[in-house]
Amino acid sequence: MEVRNASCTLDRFGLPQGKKVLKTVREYRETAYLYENPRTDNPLVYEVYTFTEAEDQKAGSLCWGLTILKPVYSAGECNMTKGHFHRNRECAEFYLCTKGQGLLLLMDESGKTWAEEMKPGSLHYIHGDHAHRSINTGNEDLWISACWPSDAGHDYAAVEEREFRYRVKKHGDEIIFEERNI
Ligand code: M6P
Ligand code: ZN
Repeated sequence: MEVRNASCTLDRFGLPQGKKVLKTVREYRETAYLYENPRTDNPLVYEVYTFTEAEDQKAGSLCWGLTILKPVYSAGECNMTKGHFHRNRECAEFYLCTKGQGLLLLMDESGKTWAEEMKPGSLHYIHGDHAHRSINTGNEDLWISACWPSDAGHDYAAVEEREFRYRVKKHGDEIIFEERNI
């Protein structure tokens, strides 16, 4: 029997390697609009590695990803991903936190918003009709491994139109949830 190498492996730093691995780097200027008091510099805020064996986005195929969110603060507001609903609201997703500390912000279609605590080993089931955003509340990188259906799609517009109800800030060691005026 032929034994093949996996198409994706984690290197000694835990970073995905392989021909089919795509790396996307997000700079602050792409997410500055999310913050109440944006910074004026342009640090790297998060990286997303994605991997799939599927050549198309047909139902039943899967994607895997790793998001690394930096501990970057904007006047006390914690670094966050853009956040999205799935275009296909039937597609759920798993998040597994492997390093760091943070929050998984969740929101239903009515705007109701709540959070789950992310810490190494926490596994999060995201229902298909819930928007999701990762937030780094710590002082080190936050690592989140994810698995979702290839045909889920990203609906960022719905979150831009109706933002998650809370901003997450840190004052000293205290995490603060600030309700938006919306
Ligand atoms: C996870 C998955 C990806 C997503 C990424 C960053 O890895 O949910 O699909 O792209 O997080 O989140 P966002 O696209 O909202 O910036
Ligand atoms: Zn998703």
